[in-house]
Amino acid sequence: MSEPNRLKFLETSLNMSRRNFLKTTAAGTAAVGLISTQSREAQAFAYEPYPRDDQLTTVVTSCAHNCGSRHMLVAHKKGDVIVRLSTDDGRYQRDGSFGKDTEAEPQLRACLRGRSYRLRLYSQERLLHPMIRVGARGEGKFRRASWDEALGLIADRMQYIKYNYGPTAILDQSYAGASWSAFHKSDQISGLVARFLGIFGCRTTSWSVPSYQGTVFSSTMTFGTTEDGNEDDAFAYSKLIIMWGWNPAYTFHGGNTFYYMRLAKQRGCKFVVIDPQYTDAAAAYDAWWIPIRPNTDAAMMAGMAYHIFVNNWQDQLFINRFTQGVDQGTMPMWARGGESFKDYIMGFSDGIPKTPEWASEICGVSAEDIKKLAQMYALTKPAALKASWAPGRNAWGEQYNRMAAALQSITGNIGKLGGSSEGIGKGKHVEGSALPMDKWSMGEYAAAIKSDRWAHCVLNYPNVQREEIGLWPKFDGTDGRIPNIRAIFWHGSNWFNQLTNINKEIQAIKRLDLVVCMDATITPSGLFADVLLPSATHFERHDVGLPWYKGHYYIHRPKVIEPMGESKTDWQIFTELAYRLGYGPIFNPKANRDYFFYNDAVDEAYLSEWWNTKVIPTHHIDMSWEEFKARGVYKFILPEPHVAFKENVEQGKPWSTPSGKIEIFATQIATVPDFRRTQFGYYIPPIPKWVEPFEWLGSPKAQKYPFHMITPHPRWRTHTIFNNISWLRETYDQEITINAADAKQKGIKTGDTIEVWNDRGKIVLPAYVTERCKPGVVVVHEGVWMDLDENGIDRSGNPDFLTLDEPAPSGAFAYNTILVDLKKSDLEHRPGWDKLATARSHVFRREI
Ligand SMILES: Nc1nc2c(c(=O)[nH]1)N[C@H]1C(S)=C(S)[C@@H](COP(=O)(O)OP(=O)(O)OC[C@H]3O[C@@H](n4cnc5c(=O)[nH]c(N)nc54)[C@H](O)[C@@H]3O)O[C@H]1N2
Ligand SMILES: Nc1nc2c(c(=O)[nH]1)N[C@H]1C(S)=C(S)[C@@H](COP(=O)(O)OP(=O)(O)OC[C@H]3O[C@@H](n4cnc5c(=O)[nH]c(N)nc54)[C@H](O)[C@@H]3O)O[C@H]1N2
Ligand code: SF4
Ligand SMILES: [Mo]
Repeated sequence: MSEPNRLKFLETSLNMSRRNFLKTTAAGTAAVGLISTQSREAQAFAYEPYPRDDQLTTVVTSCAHNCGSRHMLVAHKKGDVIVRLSTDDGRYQRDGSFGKDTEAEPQLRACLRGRSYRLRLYSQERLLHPMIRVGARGEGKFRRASWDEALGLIADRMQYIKYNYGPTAILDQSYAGASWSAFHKSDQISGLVARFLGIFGCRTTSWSVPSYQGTVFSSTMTFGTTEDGNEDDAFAYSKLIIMWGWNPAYTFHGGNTFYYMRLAKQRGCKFVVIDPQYTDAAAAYDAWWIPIRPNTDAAMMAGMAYHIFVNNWQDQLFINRFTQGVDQGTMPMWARGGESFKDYIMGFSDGIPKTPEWASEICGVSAEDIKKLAQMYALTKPAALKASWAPGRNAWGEQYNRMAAALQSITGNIGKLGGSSEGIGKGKHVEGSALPMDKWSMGEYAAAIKSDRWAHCVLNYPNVQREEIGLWPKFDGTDGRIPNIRAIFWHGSNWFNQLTNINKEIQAIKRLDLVVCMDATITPSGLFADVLLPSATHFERHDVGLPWYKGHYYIHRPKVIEPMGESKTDWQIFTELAYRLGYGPIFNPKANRDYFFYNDAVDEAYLSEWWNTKVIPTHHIDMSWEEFKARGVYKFILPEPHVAFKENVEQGKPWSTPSGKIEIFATQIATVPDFRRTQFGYYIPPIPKWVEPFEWLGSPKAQKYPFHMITPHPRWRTHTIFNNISWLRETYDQEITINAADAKQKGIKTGDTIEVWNDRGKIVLPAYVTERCKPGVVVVHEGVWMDLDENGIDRSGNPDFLTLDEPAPSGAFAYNTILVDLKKSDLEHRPGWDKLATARSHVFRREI
């Protein structure tokens, strides 16, 4: 960042938080004196040396949000101001030894995003008081309001909507921004909105997880659970790791993934990457890169299975003992003679053998390479095929995941240390909810729809078929009733920016009567809301941080600083709303009028009760709540690495499927009488198959739109979070990656501004030209903050203007199924609000 910009940044952030800074002036230190008045003094703050460590207090906490991990942050503060952040250096572990970092107890060291968190806390996009919309929806004009007015408006409209439109009229679109904590949970299924609206009796919930709904379907049908993951320390025992659509240099799925994989490398493990891009993880592990045409993974895997079968390399003993439907010998009695997996692969059932040559035509990988990989995978033991989620975010995503499970099964790599059955990849399950456990804990709902079909539902109501919106079968009076959605709640969610086909959402949201956005930041979704409620961040409230899917530890999150501005914790906001609506004591049984509704003692009561009555007995741990709070971290030391399905393989425990086996031929799919009565709506084959996506490089549509765009997750953001962090912005550009030959043909060079479009929308962003991407494929990272111009063109480069809202049959989001065309452009790219920020944020802060 240039010096003037940096100064402006510091000035603004300091002005914003002056209220809190002023509280600290009594301490009378250098750091405090200089913030007490004018920006001239704020400059001094930037250049004065930071206070010495012995002048600061140190508080251990954890980083947050939906990033694939969970690491320790250590806040060094002066008064109520965080002056700097550091991370784990060993000394917070039980024996307190500085520098300790072992395989059994590795440090939980934060990445750059976590370490720059101070800028998110004190950013100029921080939402500091309630706001009420004054302009047209989406125009971004708001006025400041009191809590009383804002909550009053919400409560009144909720009652009006429920009375006039019935129990399905309010849509719960909370999501994982604040999940992975024990208490202030945002979650589309069982978060605070679920509880709040469930008790209110007016809630349509959103099913289908953007991350991996195809994988949820696959793992549930195949293994009967989503807990199909080893803990990541098991990677250290692999001899071969196949990173299939996985780039753990950007998106690890556990706390120390990279560390354990490095141990594997040091112990001689070989690495392979199947990805349209040569990723940083491929470079870091010196992996064999196999560039693949997007969304054709199931075909390539079928070609591998064929090669394994014709060479008789399959683990027949494993197949016979543990699987259903790999071959005729393992088909269930009731389906004997029906199509088994091997029948399909060998072409016995449809006359088309799925040879490596057949696969090569589809996936663009040479038959030789498919054979070589099949041989490596079948003959190297143990081998981990880590089938990540991105290739499943496609029009037939579940087929890829089920095909991967078939390969993992026929090679006998399930339930073995160093093998893998992921999948979803949830590892050791830690007890994780301090919310009240009563009949409302999962939230009642009157309807459940596929998350990104809400706009379709609103725009076409009432002429909508249940399968168009993935209406979940509910066997009560509401079954089949199309919800009349009139309101949305966003909590821990920037979904307007993140769901598919944003232009369709923009049409739909204009029809709503109430949109509430609770966030610590002014977000692109917030621009489309009626009421913005300022939430305190996890630095400003009490909680416990949980690892994301894997990693066996807890990190305490004390209230590090007081809530900034007028912000309140999410629990407090909902509690106050519930009191207005008449069900406060049911919503929050521990908050009562003695506590004046709510204060820190309420949080402490919930968390300590949870630790004492659930965590200690469940995990037999020997650390008291008080000691945990004093230390800040609790790490489980497991006797051996956790391996999913080990008991099934070693002790014959049945899987939780109808047959008790790994179901490559899935009973639950094969026995569906009528798919239109399910939430899926479409026929799904009971064995994994290659099925053509709606659009891909092999479809006729590719003549009009010759590039397949994939939209992975960025290293420099957690989705949309951290998009406005100037330090991180110096490390990247929101850009479109284009293969060098394609770029040459289009006359495009790195840095040129490009227009990218299809029938659904148009975006603008700079080009990055490279050999590291397969020809015909372009890459645009998700999560940038949309920025529409007067012609409806997104100048930020948000790929969700181009994505399809058609789901895969399993409900998987088709985020990576996108054809586009592109050309050089004269339009200006606007890379983020920070560059126009001052103007934009003043719109919000103006008091009318
Ligand atoms: N830094 C960071 N980490 C994160 C997140 C984040 O936003 N930022 N988000 C978290 C969340 S919520 C999730 S769901 C996970 C997502 O985790 P993943 O799904 O594993 O991550 P992606 O980045 O979407 O994609 C991984 C790789 O798949 C490749 N890919 C895309 N399409 C295809 C395909 O059709 N076939 C093949 N073979 N490869 C393909 C991409 O090029 C990319 O290199 O990450 C989590 N971790
Ligand atoms: N094209 C494309 N689009 C995608 C994807 C893709 O691969 N490609 N991936 C999808 C996936 S897997 C995901 S998970 C989604 C993520 O989509 P979102 O969940 O919408 O993304 P986040 O940026 O994590 O948004 C979380 C919001 O919660 C807020 N927040 C964080 N903590 C708290 C809190 O404690 N309280 C409150 N009230 N708010 C809080 C943050 O400020 C942020 O605005 O994006 C999806 N979008
Ligand atoms: S953003 Fe995620 S990976 Fe980075 S420090 Fe925070 S928790 Fe860890
Ligand atoms: Mo996700």
